[in-house]
Amino acid sequence: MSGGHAPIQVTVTGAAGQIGYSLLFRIASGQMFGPDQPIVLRLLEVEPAMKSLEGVAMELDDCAFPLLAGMELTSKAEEGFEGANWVLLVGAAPRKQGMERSDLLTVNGSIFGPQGMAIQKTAASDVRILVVGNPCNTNCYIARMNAPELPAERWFAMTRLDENRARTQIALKAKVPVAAVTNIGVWGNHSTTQYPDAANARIAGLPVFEVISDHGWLKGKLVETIQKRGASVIEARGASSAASAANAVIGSVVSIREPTPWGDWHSLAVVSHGEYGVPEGLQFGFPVRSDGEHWEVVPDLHHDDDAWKRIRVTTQELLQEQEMVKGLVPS
Ligand code: NAX
Repeated sequence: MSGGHAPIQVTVTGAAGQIGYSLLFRIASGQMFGPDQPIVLRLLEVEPAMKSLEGVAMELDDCAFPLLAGMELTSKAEEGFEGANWVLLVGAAPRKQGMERSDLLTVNGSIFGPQGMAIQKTAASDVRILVVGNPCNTNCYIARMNAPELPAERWFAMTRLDENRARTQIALKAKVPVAAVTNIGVWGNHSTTQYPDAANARIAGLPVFEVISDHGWLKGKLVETIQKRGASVIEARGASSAASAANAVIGSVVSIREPTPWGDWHSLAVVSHGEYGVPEGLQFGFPVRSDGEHWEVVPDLHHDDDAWKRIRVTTQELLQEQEMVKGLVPS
């Protein structure tokens, strides 16, 4: 163990899955909480995956990570969340052939409702939770609603992979390094209705629409490419995004716990307090900035009619999802 810090407890669910296999090693190496922060990994899986999880834990041991102060492997939710300072809800039931979106929502609701209750009961008082398992906005909403004693601001769903995807596509189009592209907000649902907003994004401090003259591409093809990128990766790789998703998990947590660089923002789905007319209580993708303790939705961004139309479509989808799971949340 290095440094004088007490270890923090980090729970990862679905830890034996594909994303888990990319994520755990990066957390244990210090990329999420910094080079001085020891970590205990609490790994939650379903019973049939416990053997495979033990293999992953053996590999973590074999890395001899100085920051990895311990591991707890369990298939019991309350044990998994015991004392957790951070919870990464990655595990979810996959969509099977012939399954409707509403079936997937119901199956996952039966996972995320009880997990929300267990987090409220056993996690640390400062717990913060990032939901990755899909459909992540609504899974997050279900878990959050089942943990009414926890502040709603502690819950996040992941839209960072979409942000990163947009950043690279814009950088390629403008022929600039990715680091030059900033201020990307992904609005709404992490689904094919999401709206990755290039109009408020910047390249080396200049509006993207001033640097890239092909506005048709920015308003059309770019948006479509990001909306469908997950499916394109599945088609090419034969499996869904995993390493890039794990990378986005790291980025999400870092940008919640560290102050956002001045003038920039990142994408996170957070509870709506009515910003930009989004109904209160939806877990909605917004551009967000953090001071390291608290976050806020970036105010006063301008949208044209096309952007507002897209934001309305993704809002409607989230409202429909909310309606489909109303039996899974306390009224
Ligand atoms: P895998 O199927 O490889 O792994 C999921 C793991 O979760 C499995 O090991 C399974 O046993 C476990 N699990 C299922 N129910 C559980 C429960 N109740 N408690 C604990 N563990 C449970 O999927 P993987 O590729 O790792 O993806 C995980 C989730 O991330 C999926 O729902 C996927 O759709 C979602 N994604 C979300 C992304 C985002 O940007 N928000 C992008 C990547 C990814 O598609």
